[in-house]
Amino acid sequence: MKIRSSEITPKATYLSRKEFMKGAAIASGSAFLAACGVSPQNNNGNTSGNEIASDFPVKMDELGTETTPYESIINFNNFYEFNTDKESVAMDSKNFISSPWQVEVAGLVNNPMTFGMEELLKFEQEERIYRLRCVEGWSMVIPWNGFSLSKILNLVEPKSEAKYVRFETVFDPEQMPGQNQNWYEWPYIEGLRVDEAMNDLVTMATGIYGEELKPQSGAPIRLVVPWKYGFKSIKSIVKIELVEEMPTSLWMAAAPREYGFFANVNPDVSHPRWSQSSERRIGELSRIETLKFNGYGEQVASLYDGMDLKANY
Ligand SMILES: Nc1nc2c(c(=O)[nH]1)N[C@H]1C(S)=C(S)[C@@H](COP(=O)(O)O)O[C@H]1N2
Ligand SMILES: [Mo]
Repeated sequence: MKIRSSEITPKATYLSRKEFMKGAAIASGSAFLAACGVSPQNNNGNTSGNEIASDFPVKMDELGTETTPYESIINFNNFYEFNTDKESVAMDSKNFISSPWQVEVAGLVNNPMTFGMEELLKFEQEERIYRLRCVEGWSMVIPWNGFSLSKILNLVEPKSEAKYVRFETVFDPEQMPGQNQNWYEWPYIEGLRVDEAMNDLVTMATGIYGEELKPQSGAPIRLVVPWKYGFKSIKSIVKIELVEEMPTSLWMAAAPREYGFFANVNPDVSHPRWSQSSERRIGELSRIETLKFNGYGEQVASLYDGMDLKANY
């Protein structure tokens, strides 16, 4: 059988382009370049070292830091349900079907509710530019679209016995091959104390740069908790439960000596295997200092009055 060249060229072109981009990344000293097919001239005047072409205009967070290019955000991901290699998650998740979708909100509440995605999109979608600091020591600045989790919590009315909020990612091992690996009893679980969850910074995100979330970013809806390490920002949520006991998160179960429940970004508390005092902002050349509470201390430090932040890693 003869294969027409038009059928084989795109993949070959893609691969050589990927190799080329890797070379370019090394040659320019750039820490990371996504394998996207856009020309380097169109970088929207971004001079921060994010010398990657982008179709989206650079924005700024409240500290004056430029947002990470969209193409970098969607090509460097932690989503263990698909792949543990950050640069392969985008490819391996691209066929994930996230519609129709429902989020059940239940447990110790007066009004249990189940929201269809259409209903969740009816909440006013605000743009919120937040820094995301992964526990591994890299970070991004991401313009999310979404709304405060507190809007949902206020509708369901937590009972007074409810002390924690437990979040659950969809369990769908046919679509998520990582869930067939038994180093952990899937699905991914995360949690917050109710007073943390009510903080206005805690966001139910449905988009990035005005685009609906792609599978690799946690489609169709994920949590964003900007003052905590990235693993608290659980993706592709199907269940939110108000509970009395502190939930055991994936990372508490999988590596209890390394990860705790609170996981507030804290440059003074080292991970058992590395320092947390600095981070690499994706797209920048040198490391920058990590800020306590990821720079959101004014909004959240009072949540931890009287708590030993060193002991409650
Ligand atoms: N369900 C689920 N949520 C998850 C993860 C995951 O593997 N599975 N990884 C977490 C980690 S470690 C980080 S740093 C962020 C990464 O989000 P991003 O890929 O959108 O940058 O998602 C978090 N949420
Ligand atoms: Mo992370």
